[in-house]
Amino acid sequence: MTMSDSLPLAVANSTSDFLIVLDEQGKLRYANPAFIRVLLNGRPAEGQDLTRMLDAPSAERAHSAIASALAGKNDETHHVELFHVDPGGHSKPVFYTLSRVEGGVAAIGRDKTADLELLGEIVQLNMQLEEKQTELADANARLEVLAITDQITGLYNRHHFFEVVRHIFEEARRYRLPMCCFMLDADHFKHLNDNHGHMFGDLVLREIGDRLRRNTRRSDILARYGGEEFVMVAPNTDMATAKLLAERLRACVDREPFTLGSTTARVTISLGVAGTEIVDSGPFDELLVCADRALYRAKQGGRNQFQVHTAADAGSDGPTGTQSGSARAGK
Ligand code: GH3
Ligand code: MG
Ligand code: MG
Repeated sequence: MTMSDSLPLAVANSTSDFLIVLDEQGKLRYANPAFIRVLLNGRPAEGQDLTRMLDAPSAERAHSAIASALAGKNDETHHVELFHVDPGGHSKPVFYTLSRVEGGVAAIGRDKTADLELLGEIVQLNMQLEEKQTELADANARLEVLAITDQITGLYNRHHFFEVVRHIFEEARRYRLPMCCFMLDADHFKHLNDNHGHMFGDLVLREIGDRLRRNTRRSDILARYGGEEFVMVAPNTDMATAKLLAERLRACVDREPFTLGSTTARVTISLGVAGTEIVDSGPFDELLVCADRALYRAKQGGRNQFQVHTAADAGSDGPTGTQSGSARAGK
């Protein structure tokens, strides 16, 4: 029995939590050593008014919490956060749980400073985390653009071209929409590099890309296919329109010479065009192969021109039946 009587006292003496008993006027009847050490700075507790140790809003809250506890039942608890102010003006947040006891109110308080500091650290860490997440999202966005872009021209790369076109091609087939595919290849590019250097060649590739982009619709899918070759798909485009477009693209490269510093050179391109009007079954690759064959004919025919894959070509690989447009032919 003695043991069980002294046990609560031992706990009250050793805990770092604050333990107090208040009379009905809110004056201290008892305070444990932690309360005396931390909140009374070693001064005796008895008879001291709790509310005088608090800032004004806390004193109000303490009054009403004590009143509620006194009015409540024995096993009811009331919670309140109170700010203790020391003579130096520093305030310490303490979270109290109050309950009614004989002749007054007992309160257990816990110092919230450490919790608030921890909360501050968590808020800080969260902000840092958000910053990192934004950085990561930006880096990912940049990576995504890099992954689909050709470095020299800024056009789509070959891989992304196929990704985009697969979907458009399937839709064209399904709804029987006309669609044309263009293969474009710079003429005598090896000579250009040999005569003016690789850097000039790169500049010309970029400028060709710009000119092609300026002369196509936003809905056209334009990409660098590799080396000095480009590829383009024009959705919703019939063969008659494709021929006009092919000529426009040929002319936009031919029209103006290319200049870097003091170096100027004239560059031309050849084009092969194939459309779903003629190649009306099979996978996209077949359309591409037909466009490539037409390009071959354009090279054979003297370059700086376009050739179109026609119905007559469907059964043969020869040049019979191809339609052409070239600068020399006078369009
Ligand atoms: P053709 O008219 O028959 O197409 O002749 P061509 O010289 O353009 O064709 P060929 O296939 O013989 O040579 C292509 C040249 O394109 C060779 C290569 O040095 C050049 N080339 C390929 N990729 C690049 C590149 O990224 N930058 C530069 N500057 N040149 C490139
Ligand atoms: Mg070439
Ligand atoms: Mg080539």
